[in-house]
Amino acid sequence: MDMKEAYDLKALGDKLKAQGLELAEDGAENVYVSVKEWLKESAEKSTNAIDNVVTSFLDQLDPVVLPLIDEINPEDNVEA
Ligand SMILES: [Ca+2]
Ligand SMILES: [Ca+2]
Repeated sequence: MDMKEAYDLKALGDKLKAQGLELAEDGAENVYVSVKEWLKESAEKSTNAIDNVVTSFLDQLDPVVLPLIDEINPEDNVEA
C-alpha cells in the first residue's frame, strides 16, 4: 500500500485492517478446529452411539469450510 503523504492516516488504517483480517481468519480457523474437537470428545463420552457416527464425518467438512475461512483475508491466499 502506497503512502501518498507523511502521516497518512488512511495508510495506517490499511495496515491495521490487513492485520485485523488475518487475526480474524486465524481466529475463525481456531474456533472451527476447537468446536470439532469438542464435538468429537463429547461424542466419545456420551452413551449413545449416533453422535459418534455423526462426528466421524466432521472432517469431511474441512474442504468446504477451510476455503471459506481463507476468504476472510484473501490477501494471504496462495492462489486466488
Ligand atoms: Ca457417543
Ligand atoms: Ca486467507
